[in-house]
Amino acid sequence: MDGLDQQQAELLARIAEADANALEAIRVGALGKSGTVTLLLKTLGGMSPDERQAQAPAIQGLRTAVADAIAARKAALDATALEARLVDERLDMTLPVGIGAEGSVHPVSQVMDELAEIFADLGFAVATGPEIEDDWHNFTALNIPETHPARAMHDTFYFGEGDRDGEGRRMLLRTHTSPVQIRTMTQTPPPIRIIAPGRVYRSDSDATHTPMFHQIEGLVIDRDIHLGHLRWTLETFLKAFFERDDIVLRLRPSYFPFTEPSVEVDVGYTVEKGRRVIGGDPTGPNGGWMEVLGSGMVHPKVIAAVGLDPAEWQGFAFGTGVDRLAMLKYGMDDLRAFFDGDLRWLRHYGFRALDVPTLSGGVGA
Ligand code: 2U9
Repeated sequence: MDGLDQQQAELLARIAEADANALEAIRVGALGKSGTVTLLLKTLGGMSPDERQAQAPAIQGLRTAVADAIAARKAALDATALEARLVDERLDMTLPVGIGAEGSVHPVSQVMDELAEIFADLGFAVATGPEIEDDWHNFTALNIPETHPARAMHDTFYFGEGDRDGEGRRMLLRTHTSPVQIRTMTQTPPPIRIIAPGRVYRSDSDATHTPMFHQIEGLVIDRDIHLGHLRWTLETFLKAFFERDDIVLRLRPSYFPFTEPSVEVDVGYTVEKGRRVIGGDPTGPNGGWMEVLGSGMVHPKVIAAVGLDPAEWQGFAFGTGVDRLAMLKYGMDDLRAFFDGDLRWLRHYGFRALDVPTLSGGVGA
């Protein structure tokens, strides 16, 4: 064994035995600025071309072997340390909550509970469905053709081309909760009265958009349903949610692929103590209109897509952002803080676990 081989064998033997501190010392001693291997590499500069050609592969091979061994040992040590922490730091989730260390209910959960309570009183059931969906339930059944902008890659998180379901449909993270209503309509005969709250995903991120946010949608399917039922339902819901009777609605014509006609719903606001609050006279000096919901009569093509006869069954649907409703009701101004997990924010805006919203006790008290 020549000198280099021997040096390599010794270094590798020491590396194999080293703990984290020893490993770092070996790395500095061999590969650091004045390390033994680094100095060897430097001698190449002073050699004749022939000599360099003969010596370089062995010296560079030594450097690579030592660097690889250090990296492998470090990975092994890190894995062992993590394993030890996972065993050591086990939490007993069944322990009782300590005094002063209670958690709080996130405003999104609180608002979801409030919405479920309000709509239960109006005869709506809560429906849920998968967050990983196929493009038929998320798009096609909702009259959103292949060419619609909502289908473009920049809005939708798609799984790989090869990740398809049994029927060859492309998989994606649902971009709205509407596929839940499609699943309900294909599984239960009308009449239907449901709300579908839950997480939705869109590739979008700034102060008012997060890649995951929460929606609630509602759907009513029955005979002889018309826009008047929609308007009454939304007005009744908004009065209960914002806990004020002086709430005025303005319906504006709009377009959604899944509803016809489609209407956007504005609600009147006024400025109280420097803050916009829902309610009061929107035509007064410090009043105005704010868009809060999208809605419309379910498109006959959507009714037909789920196998119902549009001549017999009609309905209305609506949708809104739960996070946005929470911001409007409880006065937060940055959506991103909702998902930071900052304890100070949660303590400030969170709700006590025992403050369950009830219509008799006040849904948001
Ligand atoms: C079915 C038929 C119709 C649900 C609807 C909207 C209008 C709407 C947006 C509001 C803000 C989503 O959170 S947001 O970005 N929603 O404007 N949603 S109508 O219509 C449906 C749903 C399901 C079967």
